[in-house]
Parts: sequence; structure tokens; C-alpha cells
Amino acid sequence: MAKPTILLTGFEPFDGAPSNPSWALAQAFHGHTIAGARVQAQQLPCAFGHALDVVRAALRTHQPQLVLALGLAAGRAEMSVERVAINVDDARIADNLGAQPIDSPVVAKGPAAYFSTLPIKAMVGSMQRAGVPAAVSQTAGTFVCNHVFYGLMHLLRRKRGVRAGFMHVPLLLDDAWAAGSPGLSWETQHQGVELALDTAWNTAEDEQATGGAIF
Ligand code: PCA
Repeated sequence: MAKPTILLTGFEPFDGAPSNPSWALAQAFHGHTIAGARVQAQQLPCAFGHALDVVRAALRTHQPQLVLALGLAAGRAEMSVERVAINVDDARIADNLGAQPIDSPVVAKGPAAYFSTLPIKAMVGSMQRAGVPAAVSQTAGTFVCNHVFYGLMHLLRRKRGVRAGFMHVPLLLDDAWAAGSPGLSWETQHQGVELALDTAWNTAEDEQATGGAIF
């Protein structure tokens, strides 16, 4: 029997940056086996609409049992496991094709939000126990990452047994120093993604652990 598939996506660079660690990370796991599943990496364009076309095609082609979408959140200091995707596109900067939607829905008449169906607390816990800075994040923003997260959950809304979610990653150290922002090393981020995938695959029921925020 063929191995089950994990779809791991990352984004092309955006906002004039030369690289995007989210794609470098996804690519690094391509073809690897994690918890008995084969990782299929897919790069996404940083463009509203187009990114979801690629997600839709990848879901059809690879029929994954689990999907983890990765994106860069410059300014964040830890691996950020996203809790919720909202039905809003509100772009502070233009995407890579020049689009800059303001207050448009990702999906017309779609629900206000979708929750991640991954065990977010368990994923954060396994990273923290290994010394990888990690936290639950209560917002994936309103740019292309939230757009992909929402669209992904919408595409999978009737697919029983397929779990999916989103994790933002910080800048890599060199870029972080240059930008005066927090960052994490490649090794730490790589370990974080591996733990997140392994835990997501192996955890049926999420842990009861605090991951909330006051603001
Ligand atoms: N981060 C952006 C889009 C692509 C990426 O890697 C975001 O957080 O929306």
C-alpha cells in the first residue's frame, strides 16, 4: 500500500525579500518520511487567488491526509501555530502580482472563520519541550497567509479525516539581524517543523494546555 501523504506548503519570497524560510523549510522535507507518511512539498505564489489555485491542485493531485501550510511572519520570535483563519483579505502591501484587496472576503458568503483542525496545543508543547520557541497564535493576519489558511480549510470543509492548519515561522538569523527583528536559526526552525508534523500526525486529541493571550 502506498504511504499516506503529508502536504507541506511554503511561500515564494514577497515584499522584496530575496528568500522565504517557509519554502526553504518545506523543500527541505520533500520526500522525507515523517511518522510513516511521505512529505510532499509545494511552493505557493504570494498572490491572492493564485495561491489557492495551487493549493486546490495540490490537494487533488496528492490527496494528503494532513496539510501544514507554512508562511513567514517577520517580527515574530517563535514558531507560531495558528488557531484560526478569518474570511477577510485586507492587504497592507501589494501581493507579488500587485493586488491589494481591502476588506474583501476570501470566500463570498463563507463562514466568518475556520479553526485549525490540527492539535495546536500539542504541537506547541512538543516544540517547547524540545527547546524550540513556540506559541499558539490567535491571528494569521489578513494577508496571503490568512487567505491560504482560510481557503485551505474551506476546500477541506467536507473532507472527513483530512486535517489541516497553518504555522508562521520567524525570520532566519541573518535576515533577522539585518532587519533588527527577532529570528530563529535554520536548525531550530527545521526541528520545529519536524516536531510539529510528527505531533500533528500522531495526536488525535489535542492537549488541554493554556495557549491563550490577554491581547
Ligand atoms: N507570509 C505572508 C505571505 C507569504 C508569507 O510567507 C503572510 O504572512 O501573509
